[in-house]
Amino acid sequence: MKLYTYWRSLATFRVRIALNLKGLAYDPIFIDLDAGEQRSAEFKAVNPQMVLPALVEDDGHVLFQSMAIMEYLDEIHPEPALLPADPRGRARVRALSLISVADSHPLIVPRVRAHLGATFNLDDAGRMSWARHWFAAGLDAYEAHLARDQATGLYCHGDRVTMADLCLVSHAMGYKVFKGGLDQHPTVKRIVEACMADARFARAQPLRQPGAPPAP
Ligand SMILES: N[C@@H](CCC(=O)N[C@@H](CS)C(=O)NCC(=O)O)C(=O)O
Repeated sequence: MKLYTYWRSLATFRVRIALNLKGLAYDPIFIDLDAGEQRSAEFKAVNPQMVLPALVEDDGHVLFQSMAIMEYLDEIHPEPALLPADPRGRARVRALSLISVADSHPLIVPRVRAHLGATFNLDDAGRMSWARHWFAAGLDAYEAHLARDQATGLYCHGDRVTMADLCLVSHAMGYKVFKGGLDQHPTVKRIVEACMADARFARAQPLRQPGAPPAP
């Protein structure tokens, strides 16, 4: 399998963790988002949406959208399961996942930040403030749900890692890249620390990818 990836792509981070948890090897193909390589004709032929990640199976089949890829991997490699067995549990895990995937992350991706600059003259500091605002709003939502719900355990849903943890970790570590911390979100912090103690999460994280700046 080939994974089109970039160090700071949070959507790809989610997929890298899923691949590691499932024990699946992949060849990384680096697309420099800061240099705009996602808009090259070569990558557009792989994913016409011009966003990472894209996962290309050995027969050439292309998968895109991180949540669809995670669920696909879970269906063809069921162990360890990324979704609970019961419908309510699956709904909760998907809902927690979507706080980041659908509601927060889309607001801070490079094309949105670039549009804010090019069309609305928002400077670097303003775009940073925008991104941190939406990361923090997502963390507030996670914290409120996770702290009040008895279904929360060592991880987002019970005591086993689920897709919600992959999404939460990508969100929290992305906030770190944007110089944010988790002190105001203790339940999130506890779960993220539990996940990041696992080498399969840790080696997928942005700052450990080729091309990343040195860790602070
Ligand atoms: N909902 C998509 C998000 C895809 C996305 O926006 N990826 C970002 C990197 S995390 C990207 O490639 N952005 C390119 C751009 O904004 O130009 C997913 O979860 O896969």
